[in-house]
Amino acid sequence: MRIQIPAFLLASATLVLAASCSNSASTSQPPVDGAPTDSIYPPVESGKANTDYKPAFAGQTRVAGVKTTTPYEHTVVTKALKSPWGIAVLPDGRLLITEKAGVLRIVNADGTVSEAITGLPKVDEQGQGGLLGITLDPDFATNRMVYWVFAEPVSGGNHTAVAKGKLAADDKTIENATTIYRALPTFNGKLHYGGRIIFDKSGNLLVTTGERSELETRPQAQDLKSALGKVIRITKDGQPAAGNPFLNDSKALPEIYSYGHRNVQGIAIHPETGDLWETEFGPRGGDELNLVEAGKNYGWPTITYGLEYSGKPIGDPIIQQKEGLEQPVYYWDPVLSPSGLMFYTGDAIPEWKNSLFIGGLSSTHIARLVIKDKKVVGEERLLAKEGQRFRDVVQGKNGEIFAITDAGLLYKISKK
Ligand SMILES: [Ca+2]
Repeated sequence: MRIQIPAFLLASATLVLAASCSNSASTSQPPVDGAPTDSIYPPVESGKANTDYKPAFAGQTRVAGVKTTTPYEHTVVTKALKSPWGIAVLPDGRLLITEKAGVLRIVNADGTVSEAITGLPKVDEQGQGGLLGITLDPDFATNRMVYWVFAEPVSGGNHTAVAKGKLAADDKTIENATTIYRALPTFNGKLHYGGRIIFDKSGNLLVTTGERSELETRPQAQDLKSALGKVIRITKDGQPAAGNPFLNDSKALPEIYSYGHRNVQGIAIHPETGDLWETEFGPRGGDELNLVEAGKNYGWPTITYGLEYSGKPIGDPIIQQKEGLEQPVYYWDPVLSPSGLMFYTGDAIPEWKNSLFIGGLSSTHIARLVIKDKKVVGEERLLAKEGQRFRDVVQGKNGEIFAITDAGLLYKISKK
């Protein structure tokens, strides 16, 4: 293997190689075999971890760093958005963007932002709630149907809900907005709604929820009669989808696809393997990337690599691994605060092909992960100097990446 390392990194990179080649018991330095570029770097994270918990396998955290070699640049398309949350790319390349307060707008490539599109149901925008993720019907070009997630205000509190409607021909209204699914029970809180939505290859919707954060609701992530802390799979009419793992189980909600999640704000399907990946906010030091399979239990709150934000350990017993509970493919300690998730399928920047991009909130960067054989083999930080909380990332029509931030910026990242 030929390795090119800048002189200033040579000393630390040599240490990475030494650790990788020595077959030592160290779990923080993964093997570099499989890293796709001819350059390797120390892990991007060098800060102190919150715990001394040991990963379940080498390469589960702090893998080797990678760096994009194709020259790329970023521009700010607009700063005029207000707490944008989700992006869908229209067939003509314009962007349909949700704003947390309940507003939907279209942004043109030149940065012009439309008036608010009318016709959406009211949202509860307190805390982490509001108008959240959005996706287009696979047949949008002919039926103009749009599907979105929101915090629905009702008597006694709120819940994550899914609605659909038709974008009018003049782009000014959503027609016949209909709420098709509610992730119950309702709870009087303002945290952990999940909120992403995508179509799977069978034409059904995958929707992510959260466990509403409080100690009283948290155990519902493990409760198959609750829709909290789940990946949900439903038809375009909000019904449990054919083939769901608990369809014939009277002790479970038939719409559940996977469970034991905390607060899932990223979901994406690998463009070549078809694997389903999600990112979720863990507690302090426990943010996770998971490979999601039907019917499986992803462990929260029984196992976690994080602590309560107060610093207290979590769980009784305090464990990070348990038979029957899935391990994250990757975790971050300190946290990334992973929000929107996408796989790059473009040709513009060749080394990005099939990389996973994750919008980081408190970490204020976009993470790029190189995945090989269902494992993470490289990590890079993009736009780390911008100081922005990145809420969602999508690939545009021309192989560029668009990213929105809580401060209302829309970035375009493209080949130079
Ligand atoms: Ca987990």
